[in-house]
Amino acid sequence: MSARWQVDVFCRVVDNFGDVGVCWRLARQLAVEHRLRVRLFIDDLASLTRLVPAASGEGVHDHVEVVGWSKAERAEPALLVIEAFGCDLPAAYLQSMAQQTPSACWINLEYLSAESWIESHHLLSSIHPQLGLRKTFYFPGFTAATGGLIRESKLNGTALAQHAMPPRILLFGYPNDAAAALVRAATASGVAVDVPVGALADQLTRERVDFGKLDFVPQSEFDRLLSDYAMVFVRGEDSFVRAQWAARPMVWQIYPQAENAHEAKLAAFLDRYCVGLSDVATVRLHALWWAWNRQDAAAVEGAWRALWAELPTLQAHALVWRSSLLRQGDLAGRLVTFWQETAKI
Ligand code: TRH
Repeated sequence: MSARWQVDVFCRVVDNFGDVGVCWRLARQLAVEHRLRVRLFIDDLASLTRLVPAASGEGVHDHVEVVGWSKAERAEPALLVIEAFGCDLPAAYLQSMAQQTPSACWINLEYLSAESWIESHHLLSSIHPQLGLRKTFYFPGFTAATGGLIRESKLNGTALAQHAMPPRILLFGYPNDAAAALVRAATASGVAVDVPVGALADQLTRERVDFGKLDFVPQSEFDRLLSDYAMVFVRGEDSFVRAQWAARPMVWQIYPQAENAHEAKLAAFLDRYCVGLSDVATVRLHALWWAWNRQDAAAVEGAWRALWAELPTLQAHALVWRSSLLRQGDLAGRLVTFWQETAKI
């Protein structure tokens, strides 16, 4: 075995839990399933500890060596270097990469998008102007021509069974002007609403809305939690993907970007997701997703009632969608294959 580490994953926590959530899953899967020697350099260990309580500091957790960001300055670069979400590798680490033979395979892991342009941008590369290092842009996505989705091998089994769920929804989202109206409409129709602790729960408390408050749970439990709900509201990137693996009817609150740049991403996903869904359910799904994302309190109540009536259709569709995604290779597997082909391992 080479003395060099095989994989270094770099993660800076911008806000919330998506950055660390994605990086941890990928690092762990590369270590546990692909049996690679993996380090995770992270600038916010406390965020990791919230998702993975056992990872309470630097050290080996679930076969991943967790290391504070500052230590990267003196680290010998690995053979595969994954820079998550353009987080900017430390200058000294880059200098070391430039002196290495063989050169590392340097990947920039991009944010997930369903937009079609990512197919033509996936695996394009650029050369560092001073150091001559090649950086390859890796785009996760929903089609065979993209980098795929993070999916552990335990999800590859047979299709999930369909069974009736108690009328309960999980509401995981960002603060939202339509939230109080949504929760009131749901409870008025006999549906219980659970909201994880955080800014949205705080907002609803201030607005004196009744809901069940959920403690923050470890990431592994969060995945299981999704299956307990008849419908899940999710957000960002990682919980959005997990709702799809849990095959639950879902409403996605996309991470808002300046000048509403996120709306094109939302529309692109809706276009893909609604293929094969009935016309009525498609219209209703669009109505609630847009009302929720545009924080349209006036529209959300009617949109909620209309979509809830489609629950059996949405549940069946979620299973079909999940099966179609399962037919494709997963992100870690595609990434390792790319690396092996590039490095001729
Ligand atoms: O937290 P998010 O909004 O994360 C992000 C970041 O904001 C990031 O900057 C942005 O770029 C990205 O979204 C698109 O949402 P996300 O991605 O769903 O991450 C939440 C993580 O928190 C996910 O891994 C699940 C986990 N989680 C738990 O482990 N336990 C819990 O109780 C809850 C509620 C979530």
